Amino acid sequence: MHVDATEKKWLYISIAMTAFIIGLLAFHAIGNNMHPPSNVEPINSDRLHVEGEFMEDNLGVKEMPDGSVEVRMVAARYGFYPQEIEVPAETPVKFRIASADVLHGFHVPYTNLATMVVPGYVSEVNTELPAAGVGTHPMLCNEYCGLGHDHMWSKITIVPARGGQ
Ligand SMILES: [Cu+2]
Repeated sequence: MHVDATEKKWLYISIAMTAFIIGLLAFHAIGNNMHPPSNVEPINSDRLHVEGEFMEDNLGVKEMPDGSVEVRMVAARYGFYPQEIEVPAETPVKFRIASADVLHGFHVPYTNLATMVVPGYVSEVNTELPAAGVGTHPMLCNEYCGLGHDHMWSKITIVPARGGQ
């Protein structure tokens, strides 16, 4: 098969561009420790408030025996509950979030905390927040969930690690 020289040149250029873009994405994803959510854990969204892990009394920040921290939250139109949480920096933190109604997003800007909160599933994210982030930041919903979506945010306060600083 004959391929014209000019056509061949453009073919190589487009292959090189594709390889460059894929390389850039991989570099960015690996460098910033980003990965797709991988937790597939079904839950009955209808009964979230009345039984099990996501009952009101179980929500919030809990210190685990091994020194790590677990945060349990419900995303519902239009907020994350509890609406204010405090987590230590430089400590392994596990977020477990469930939606009570529709699809929400959970995002803390400038961190790798970002996940979809799909109704019927528990979203789990593990992270360790840097000491440089000490202070109060917004937790935002980044999936359009209805008319109040713009106002759907809560506060996360990062405090210095115990025993550190
Ligand atoms: Cu939203």
